[in-house]
Amino acid sequence: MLISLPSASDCKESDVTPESFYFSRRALLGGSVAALTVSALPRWADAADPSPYADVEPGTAPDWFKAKLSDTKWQAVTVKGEAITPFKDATHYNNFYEFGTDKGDPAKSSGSLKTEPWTVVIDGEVGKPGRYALEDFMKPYQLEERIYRLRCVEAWSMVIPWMGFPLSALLKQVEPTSNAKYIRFETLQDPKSMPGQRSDFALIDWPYAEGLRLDEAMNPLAILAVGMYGRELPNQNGAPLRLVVPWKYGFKSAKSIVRISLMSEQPKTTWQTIAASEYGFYANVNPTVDHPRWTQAHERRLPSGLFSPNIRQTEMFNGYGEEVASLYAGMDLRKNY
Ligand SMILES: Nc1nc2c(c(=O)[nH]1)N[C@H]1C(S)=C(S)[C@@H](COP(=O)(O)O)O[C@H]1N2
Ligand SMILES: [Mo]
Repeated sequence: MLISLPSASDCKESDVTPESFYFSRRALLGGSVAALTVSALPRWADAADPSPYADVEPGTAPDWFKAKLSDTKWQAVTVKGEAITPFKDATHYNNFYEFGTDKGDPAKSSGSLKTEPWTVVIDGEVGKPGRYALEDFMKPYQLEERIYRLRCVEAWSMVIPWMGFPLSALLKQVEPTSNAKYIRFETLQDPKSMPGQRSDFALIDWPYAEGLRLDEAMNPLAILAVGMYGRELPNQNGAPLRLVVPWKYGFKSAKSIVRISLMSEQPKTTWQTIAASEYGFYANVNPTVDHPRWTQAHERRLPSGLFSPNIRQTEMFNGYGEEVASLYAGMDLRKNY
């Protein structure tokens, strides 16, 4: 089976292959992994008026979440002049391979995910390791609303109002040792509730894992999110706890986190393990470094249709350069993609 790969400069938006390319390709190849060489929001925290966003499906928030609502810092960070993606799109066009590889699969299948009770483990190079029930884990933190662009490596994007707290606040609590240089995030592994983990041709070596350098994790833009659109996270968006790192491609933002580990060495991450030549550890949004199979110069902003594709230029660091460029001073971002 020959698959011809156009050079990045020939790529049109319509050529972009989703990350699920690997799944279908592996099926074609009869399961041989070795053959994969290709490389203005009012203050609304009023329970009577639960959300300022249109058409938000109400959830069933746990009590600890409801208790934090009235003390939430709304619009702590916003995106000027770009519309917030409708709730419907943000919750029905998802990547969450634990529930299947089609964009609609997570919304359809993630009802089986049980998010209460939920336990988070903190371990590795920390002075204060621990194992917490989520409501205890969340106790020290005030929620902030962070309206961020989300840019997927597949060249589509959204603007999502997350609710969470800075990852740096967690790091202060757990006291990384002097050996801690990286942080690793691990998603739940539970084939009973996650059909994608049962499928025969799942190429991912579960659980899904991601990581950051410690100084990246300390950047004030990096958050752990527990909500979006004024409510708790829907399952398909990574309930009950996920990472959001807005200057990096979406795959860095691991969902449904059960374990956070401080490490002395750079952790192996899921997409890097699948195809290191295409998905790097850094994965900073960069319009000047193309994916081997498509351009990263522009993106499709959802909602996007045949007659209004809504294409826009991709910005360096997804528009967050002022805040994060200094993290990469002196680094060759072509090599460290
Ligand atoms: N555990 C896990 N986390 C994940 C993924 C996944 O498949 N599994 N997909 C990633 C990708 S590729 C993207 S673009 C974002 C999508 O987040 P959203 O569905 O909330 O928009 O989640 C990321 N986090
Ligand atoms: Mo993605």
